[in-house]
Amino acid sequence: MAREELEGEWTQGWPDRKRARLMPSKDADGRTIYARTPILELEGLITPTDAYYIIAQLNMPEPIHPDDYVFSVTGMVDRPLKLTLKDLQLLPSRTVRVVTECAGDDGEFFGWQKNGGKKPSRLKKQAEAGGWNQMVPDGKKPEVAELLNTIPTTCLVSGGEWTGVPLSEVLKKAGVKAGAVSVHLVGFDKGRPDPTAQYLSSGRTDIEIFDPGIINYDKALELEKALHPDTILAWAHNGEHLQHVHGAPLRLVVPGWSGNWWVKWIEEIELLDYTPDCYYQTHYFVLADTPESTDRKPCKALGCKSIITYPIDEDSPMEPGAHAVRGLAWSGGGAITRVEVSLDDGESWREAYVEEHQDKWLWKRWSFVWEVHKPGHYKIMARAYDEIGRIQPTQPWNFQQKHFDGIVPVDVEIR
Ligand SMILES: Nc1nc2c(c(=O)[nH]1)N[C@H]1C(S)=C(S)[C@@H](COP(=O)(O)O)O[C@H]1N2
Ligand SMILES: [Mo]
Repeated sequence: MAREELEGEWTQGWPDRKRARLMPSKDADGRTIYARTPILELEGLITPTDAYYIIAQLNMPEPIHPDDYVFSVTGMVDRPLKLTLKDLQLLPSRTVRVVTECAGDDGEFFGWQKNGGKKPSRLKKQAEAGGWNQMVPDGKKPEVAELLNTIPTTCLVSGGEWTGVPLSEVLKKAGVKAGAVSVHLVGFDKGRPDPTAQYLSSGRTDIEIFDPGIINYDKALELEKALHPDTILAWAHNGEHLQHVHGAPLRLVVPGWSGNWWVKWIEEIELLDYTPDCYYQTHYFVLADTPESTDRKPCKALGCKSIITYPIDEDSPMEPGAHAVRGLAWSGGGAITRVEVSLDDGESWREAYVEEHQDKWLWKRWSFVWEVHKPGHYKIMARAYDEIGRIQPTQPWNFQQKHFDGIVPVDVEIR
């Protein structure tokens, strides 16, 4: 193994190991609008905020000073409200530790699972300084094929701690009228969806992409999930005030459901007696066989999933001896109960050691001590079980390649 670099200042006491860094993509003004978490390089359960993945589907909005911030609660309520952060902080607060996973995380594996060919890499890194910029309107914008070739997998997932107030407390204060079925959350970011994102996620450029024009980012959360005590309006992240890129002054946290439900930069919360046609709900984050399918379901709860973070294919060849095979497991249905490992291409499965903790929405770290002495090729796999009885994988193929939770073997050679 290569000797790791140290960095830092002697004034802090001693130089540290080099820290894992975000892999950013920038807009025309040089602002980060997408960033990928270097998940393989992290330890523990909580992803440091400066390594937490970032997605702005439209544009990065102008910041609002937290002291000037007001959001409204409207629609089918007894008492329409205008609330500041200070008003919100008068209500009972709650802190939840949760995995955020973008619906598109690991999507690259769907095509490989379906059609075979070269397995996408978990390691692949986009070019360092400069990188590729998905949103540059005039400069060199990479081709879709080029983008697909540079994007590493498993980088749109992070684990974090969020502090705020349950959405249900705000709804209680406003008084929800009978007949309301959805909570329409509107962000103050505006823009026109870039069709490249759809070409990327569907892996096809021959499809017609619906153009909604200029829109605000919005979602319509069904009332039942909105009333779940762990669904919160958060102003803090990982022990600090929420950062602008993550949705400050206020964002939604929807434990178990894919990241696109976690509306950032909240401007309005509107109670409705129908489900409105939100672009990122009915057109983009959908599960369907083909782009032509009329039966499209919105992406909601994440599946039951584990990934192997060590070793990866690129660690091959490895020395004989003892290796700690390790990884992470999480589920959109609640706590992970077991993880099993196979070292023989899925012939037999053995129980992995799973670290216990009490945060049902947060991932668990797992490991398996692999004693290997025979040289040769090995296919290592892991599969997770969750508390609602699901076994990985749970998500079938879908053309937008969302919610991937398939079992991806690691191929290594023991010398
Ligand atoms: N207002 C707004 N909220 C948003 C988005 C957005 O573009 N605008 N992106 C969504 C998507 S697709 C994801 S995966 C998460 C990412 O949250 P993060 O950037 O804090 O990691 O935010 C969601 N909330
Ligand atoms: Mo996402």
